[in-house]
Amino acid sequence: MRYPEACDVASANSLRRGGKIGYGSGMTIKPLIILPDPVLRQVSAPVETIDDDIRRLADDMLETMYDAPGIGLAAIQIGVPKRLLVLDVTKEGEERSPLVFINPEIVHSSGERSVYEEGCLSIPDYYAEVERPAAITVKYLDREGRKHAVEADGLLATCLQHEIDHLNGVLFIDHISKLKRDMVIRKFTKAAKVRGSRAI
Ligand code: GNR
Ligand code: NI
Repeated sequence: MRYPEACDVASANSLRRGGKIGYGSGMTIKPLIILPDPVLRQVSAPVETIDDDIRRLADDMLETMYDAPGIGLAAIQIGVPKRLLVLDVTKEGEERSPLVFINPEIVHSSGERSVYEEGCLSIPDYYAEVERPAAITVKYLDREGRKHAVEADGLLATCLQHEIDHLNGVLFIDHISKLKRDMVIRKFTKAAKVRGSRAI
């Protein structure tokens, strides 16, 4: 389930995907990698140095996520195999709360499970229920390189697990039945062939 937002400068700009947002903001909406692109199966490498390039990447990811709109995005979804993810699970109408997680690690998962209907910007318009640990503790670095640990439950816990899966080349469809997964992959493989055979 995605939380659509009010139309803002970024979403009005979705036709300009790949271009700069507004004048001088310096943020860029990047094209999303879509299933069955094998890039999505890469295991991302740890971020070695948190510098301005990484902070710019995080800003571009946030801009791309808000434009989509989505509540999370992993760097691999814009083709960058680094262990970096962004999130904002606030609801439409609430003040934005952009979060950046660098080299996140799940250090504890609850025995209790919860089920959410998940979607993925790399698998557009497909939704399915996924069961995951209801609460987790995640260690990570922020955009300044400071160490943090966060205890998450609810949608934040689900979204963090969905994004950390991306860093390991895992998609939410890997957590559903093989029958459903094969159907989705077949559908997206056909759609990719149609896209590929069309002159642009
Ligand atoms: O926008 C998104 N919504 C969502 C809903 C339920 C569980 C996970 C997510 S993440 C998804 C954006 C995305 O694809 N992130 O990788
Ligand atoms: Ni996703």
